[in-house]
Amino acid sequence: MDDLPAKVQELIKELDEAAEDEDLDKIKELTQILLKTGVDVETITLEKLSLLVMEGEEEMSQGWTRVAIQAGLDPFKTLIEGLAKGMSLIGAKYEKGEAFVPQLLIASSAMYGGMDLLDPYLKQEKNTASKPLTVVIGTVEGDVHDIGKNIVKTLLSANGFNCVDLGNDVPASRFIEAAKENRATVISMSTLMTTTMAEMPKVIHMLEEECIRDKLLVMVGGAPVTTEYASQIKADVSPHDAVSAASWLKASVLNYPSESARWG
Ligand code: B12
Repeated sequence: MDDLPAKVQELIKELDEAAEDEDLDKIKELTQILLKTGVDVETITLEKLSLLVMEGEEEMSQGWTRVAIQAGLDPFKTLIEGLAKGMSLIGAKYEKGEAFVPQLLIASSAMYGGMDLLDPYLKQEKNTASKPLTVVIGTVEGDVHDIGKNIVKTLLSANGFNCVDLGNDVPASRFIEAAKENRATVISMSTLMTTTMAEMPKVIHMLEEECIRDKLLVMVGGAPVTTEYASQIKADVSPHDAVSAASWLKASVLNYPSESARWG
């Protein structure tokens, strides 16, 4: 950002101040001025958002999310390439020993702060079925990491799926109960730890034992989960991120038997 014209840098500084003061009118006015300068507002805003999440600046990240909304940026791109990217940046620092747990937590608050504002802009797209199909979603037992799971949920909800969110640290039996109760079309499991990956095949075995494996799709994901692992445990798929999860699911349900054909 250092190579931007002085006038633009000044505007960015003013937007930082307006964001910190939560001055919505000022944010609106300054965003319009920024757009008129002809600079690449999308790149500036996404970069700002990822840095602000990384630094755990919640008010600022909300303020710049408002800039993104005002500037008409794609809300999905704002979520993934702005807010969520900030979590990856702080995650990389944590892995190098340059950041610690409290910083991870304030970064996640900054990400959620922005994500809440984006929520209404993540448009509902209709499925082929008139009634929304249900996804039972959760992080497996023993694992409390839920940021990625929540992003997957946001994108699936935005694409018209009804998500039953079981939260984190979810016992295998709870996935089964919820799938039956809700006549689910998909179970979506997340884990970020190698130590808890074995919970995923446990759920699949239980589905087989209950003779309901063929009634639904099983999607698994999270950093340590590979496509090879997914096929080894007989899951249907492991898309590598939330965006591909949503597109895979939308395509897969097109020719999938209806809920009543599967659940009676
Ligand atoms: C943030 C974080 C935390 C936060 C979690 C906050 C929260 N509410 O989630 C806190 C501080 C609580 C935490 C705790 C711990 N953590 Co931690 N944590 C991380 C960190 C830095 C970032 C994770 C994250 O949120 N990334 C950002 C999101 C957006 O990315 P994501 O989760 O990968 O999700 C994307 C994809 O994976 C995918 N995805 C995710 N789920 C799914 C599901 C489906 C179906 C699909 C299709 C896709 C998908 O889509 C998402 C977006 O596109 C990672 C390191 C890292 N670089 O990943 C360590 C990491 C996961 N943690 C780790 C560990 C060890 C722990 C602790 C045990 C630490 C401790 N000693 O106490 C505890 C866990 C306690 C427990 N029982 O669970 C290890 C795991 C090591 C391993 N391989 O097993 C990691 C890898 C760090 C490390 N290198 O040591 N952690």
